Amino acid sequence: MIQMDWSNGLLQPGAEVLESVKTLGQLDGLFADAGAWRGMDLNTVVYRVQAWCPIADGTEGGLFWGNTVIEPGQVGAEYFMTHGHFHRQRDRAEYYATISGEGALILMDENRKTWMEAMRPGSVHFIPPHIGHRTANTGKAPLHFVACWPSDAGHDYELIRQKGFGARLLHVDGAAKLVTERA
Ligand code: M6P
Ligand code: ZN
Repeated sequence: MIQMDWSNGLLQPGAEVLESVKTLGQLDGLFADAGAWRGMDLNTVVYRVQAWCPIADGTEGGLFWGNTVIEPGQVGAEYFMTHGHFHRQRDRAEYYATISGEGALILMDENRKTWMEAMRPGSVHFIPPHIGHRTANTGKAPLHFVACWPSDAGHDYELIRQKGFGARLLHVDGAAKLVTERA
C-alpha cells in the first residue's frame, strides 16, 4: 500500500515509487519550433512523473500506477507536453484520469491517424491497445492526472522520437487546435 493525495495525485515517495523530471533541455527535438526552444531556459521543468511499480517491470498480469504533472507553457505556439509513447507490447491498454487543470490527450493509431480528447477535472480516458499517447497542458495551471497500465506494457519511444505524432497541438487564435502535419 502507498498513500496518494487525491487533491493533486502526488504519491508518497518510497522504495517502489520511481520519480522522473523532464526539462526542456531533455526534450530536444520534441517541439516543432526549434528556434523558440533554443531561446528558452533549458532547465525549465516541463513535466514530472511518479510511477508506483510494486512488481518488476515486464511482469505479466500486474499493474502500475502513475502520476504526471505537466507545467503550463508553450514552445512557440505548441503547448508543453509529454514525450509520448506506444507500448512496447502494442496490445496493452491504459487509463488516464484528470485531477486538475486543463489539457488534451493526443492519440495516434499505427497509420498515424491522430485525434484528441479534452482533459478536465474528473475526465477519465481509456487508451485502447495499439494506440500511441501523449498529453499536453492547454491551461494556465499545472495539469495533474493519474494513470494505470499493465506492468508488461513497456514504453516504446523510438517511433515518436523519429516521426512525432500525425498532428501537433498548437495555440491558434486563442484556442487549442490540433494541426495536422504536412505530408
Ligand atoms: C503517464 C503514463 C506513464 C508515462 C507518463 C509520461 O503517467 O503513461 O507510463 O511515463 O505518462 O509519458 P511519457 O513516458 O510518454 O513521457
Ligand atoms: Zn502508456
